[in-house]
Amino acid sequence: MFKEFLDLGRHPIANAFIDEGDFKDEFLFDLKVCWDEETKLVSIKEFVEPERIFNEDYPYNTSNSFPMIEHFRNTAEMLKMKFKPRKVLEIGSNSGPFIENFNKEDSLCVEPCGNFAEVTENMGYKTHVDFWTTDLAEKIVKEDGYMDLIYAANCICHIHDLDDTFKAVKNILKPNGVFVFEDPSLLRILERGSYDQIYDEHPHIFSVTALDNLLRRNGLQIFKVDNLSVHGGSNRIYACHFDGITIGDSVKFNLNEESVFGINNFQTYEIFAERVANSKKKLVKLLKDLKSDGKKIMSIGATAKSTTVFNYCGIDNSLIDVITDTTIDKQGKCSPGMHIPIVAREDINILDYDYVYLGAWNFKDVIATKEKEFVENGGKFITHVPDVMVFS
Ligand code: DWN
Repeated sequence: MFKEFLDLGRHPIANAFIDEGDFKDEFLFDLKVCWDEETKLVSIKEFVEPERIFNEDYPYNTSNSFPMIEHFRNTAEMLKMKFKPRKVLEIGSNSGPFIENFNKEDSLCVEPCGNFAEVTENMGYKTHVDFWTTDLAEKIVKEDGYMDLIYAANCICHIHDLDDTFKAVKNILKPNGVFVFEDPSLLRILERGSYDQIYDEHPHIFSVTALDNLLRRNGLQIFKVDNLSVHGGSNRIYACHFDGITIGDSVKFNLNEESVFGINNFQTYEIFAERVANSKKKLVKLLKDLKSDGKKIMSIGATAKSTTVFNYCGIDNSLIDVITDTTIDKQGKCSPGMHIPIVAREDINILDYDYVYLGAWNFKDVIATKEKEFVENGGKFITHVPDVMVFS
């Protein structure tokens, strides 16, 4: 049974950065969140058609965040050392920072966003411009055979039909093959109050507990879990064919940690919903108080996460003047729903602002280091994770 615990109101597509002339046609949907009593999976209630989100205009480019390029290079090196894979498939390859570490002859990409599929194709990797399904897996097996390693980062939680997704993986994975995927961790989201990981692109938020249930029912098993710091806390899941390998201590540790936290109790989600409502009240009050004191506030990082915060809290450009982002395709547009202008960092003088809201709070240290001059001149940062606060 699906039990609803959180209503975040009407939302736009989190990454649909918009031109001024298009405001009146903006697509909105109800962002509500529920918990499945049977599998323990947390999902949004109303799914948005994937074609509306992942198409040739998709703007999120992994390669625009330098720490992520390093993350994928290190991950690829570690997987090569550990599993020595020959045939490698990446699902949701974006601009290619992971796959570029593997040889072109034996590696394949799947990417539904045409703009990014073109990038990996031009790099020399065979790329299927398609969504990951059992039909596509069947086609790949016929053309290129079975895979030693299937990798996906911040992609599996984007797919609505998880049974089909895991079946497709099982059908194409060699008997000793490994399926490795990483996505934001539900436990870290609940601990840190980072409700902004919930938006159209994340129809599911994964706990190890729910994944263990879902993978098992599709003939796969988790044998290892790495807890990562990226994206505010993610889990890297290692899975293989059922009965393929001994289950490691990291799996038991994570299942136990989640159980102790209360992942299996609906009350945990009701408490989280109260925390989210309080976070909204505090953030809106803080911004309004600062504005009435005549302070100037900007934001760094036009993230999908900040789309959730701004729309849920009703934060528009009466509270935040401008957002800067390093992504060229986001610059010159406005933020989805709340229509705050987005510009390049070079286009503003940060010293004109008193406060910077961290839309990309997951890159807090990188941003604080880059903006040393702002801090030295008395500038302060605002975040809502883990609590609404001001710091310098
Ligand atoms: O799964 C997803 C993850 C991986 O990325 C997607 N569903 C969508 C997206 O989520 P996000 O937009 O919340 O991701 P990030 O990685 O937090 O986005 C950071 C944004 O901030 C990028 O647009 C780049 C920008 N940025 C910046 O302007 N200055 C980043 C850094 C480090 C900076 O210094």
